[in-house]
Amino acid sequence: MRGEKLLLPMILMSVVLSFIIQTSYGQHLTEEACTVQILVPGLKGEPGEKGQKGVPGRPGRVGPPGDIGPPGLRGQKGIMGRYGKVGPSGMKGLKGNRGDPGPQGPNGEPGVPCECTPMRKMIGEMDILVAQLSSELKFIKNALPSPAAVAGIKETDSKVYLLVKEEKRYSEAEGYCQTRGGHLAMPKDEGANAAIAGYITEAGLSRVYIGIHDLEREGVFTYVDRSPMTTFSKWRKGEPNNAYDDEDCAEMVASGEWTDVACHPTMYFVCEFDKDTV
Ligand SMILES: [Ca+2]
Ligand SMILES: [Ca+2]
Repeated sequence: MRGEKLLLPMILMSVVLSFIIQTSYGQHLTEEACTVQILVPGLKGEPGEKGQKGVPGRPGRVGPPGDIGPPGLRGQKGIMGRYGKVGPSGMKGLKGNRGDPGPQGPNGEPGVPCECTPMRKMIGEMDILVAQLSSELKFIKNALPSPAAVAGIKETDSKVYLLVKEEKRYSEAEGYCQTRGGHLAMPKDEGANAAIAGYITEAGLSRVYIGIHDLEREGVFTYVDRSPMTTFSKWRKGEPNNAYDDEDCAEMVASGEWTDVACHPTMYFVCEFDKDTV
């Protein structure tokens, strides 16, 4: 464009110059030059050399949006996202059914051989002790009618004595003791006699029935379990005297001495129990 605008003035200039050059060879050059006012275009000149390439033009206007292209292929599946936050606990479900029983486990390792004989002996002794304790407990429960009725229990190496503070006749007293697995007290040596005597003294009593009588044969005293009196006896001086011909039973006084007395009066009494059987 710029080149085209410059082309016309350049043509006019060349026409004027060529006219001046042609007329300078004539005789009336000066006169004619001053008087001729009309300019006649000259011949078209030779085309000029090609100009240099111009600078790039300014960017054109933004064109209208194009049509929507065809749909592309679906992309690949993305990787799994991070886990979300833990939600609140749900309600407790119903109890499930009982499962099937599991398979039987393997057999255990064989045991270590032991000295079984001493063990068996020890176990046997423990069984005996347990049985004794059980029977003693049973005896205590049965023998104690009420805490106020007895003054506790006295025992020696082989016997357990029970002072019963219930007034009974001789036969009733023996029945009481037998019901509990014993007899009226039958002192057969000094130690047993002293134990019973101490029992009476501690209880603050003066006399109790003991298991001695001559009910079967007058004058021949035996123990209530019919065992004979052998070497030991503790008769008070002047006893037994079978007073009023009516004394076939025996009592012990606090000193430990014996007296033959009637069998029908009621008084407290002492039972004895073998430790082997209670
Ligand atoms: Ca008598
Ligand atoms: Ca007497």
